[in-house]
Amino acid sequence: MRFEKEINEANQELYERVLACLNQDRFPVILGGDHSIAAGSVSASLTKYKHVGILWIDAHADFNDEKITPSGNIHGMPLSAVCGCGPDSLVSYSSDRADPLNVVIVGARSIDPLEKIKLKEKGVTVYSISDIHAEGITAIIRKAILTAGKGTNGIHMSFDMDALDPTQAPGVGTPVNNGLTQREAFIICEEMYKYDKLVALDIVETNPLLDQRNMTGILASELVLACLGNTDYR
Ligand SMILES: [Mn+2]
Repeated sequence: MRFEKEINEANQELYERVLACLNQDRFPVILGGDHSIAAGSVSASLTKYKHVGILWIDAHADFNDEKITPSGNIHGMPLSAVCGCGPDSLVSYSSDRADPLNVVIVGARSIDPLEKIKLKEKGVTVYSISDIHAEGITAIIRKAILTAGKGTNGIHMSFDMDALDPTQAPGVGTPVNNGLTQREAFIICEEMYKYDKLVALDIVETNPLLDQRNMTGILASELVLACLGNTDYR
């Protein structure tokens, strides 16, 4: 569990700040940082709204825990932690957990073998990049929203920029080929806005030191605007 103490301290503070924002009926946009911050931000949405679906847009599943992690990287564990599937130490400041049946991962293409088994055991829905190839992003995201929204009081979307193809979003720590196109990413955000169930948005893993001419940063900011209803014509 690398940098556990530092990450937990930051996440506890983030949890309190996101919760304060939600309690003022405002819409929090949380900018990462690596994906470990979602342990704090998603926990705040759960505390405020209790039953919250999670849409996890990511090349990875982030569903490892302290026992099965191949790397010890906590940014590979936050989704598992907020679902109550460990490590509990990452979410100790909150008693609210997500139901894995309302959790959907979209864009996955790099999942560890034990992580895959655990995802299936817990009932998380995973739409891999090949599902998107076969069915198209619009059909996939609509199904994902239905699953995450079913019986919940809203959806927290946690958007990892490494879901995109590295040619379009190079400024990420763990790039994986065969990713989403920019257009597919915008469709996800536009559908989320249309559905009007979004309670909070993380946009993470944008790293200016790895970026090229700030293209990943600019794209991330445009995706945030699309989630908030920005469009070319209305
Ligand atoms: Mn991630």
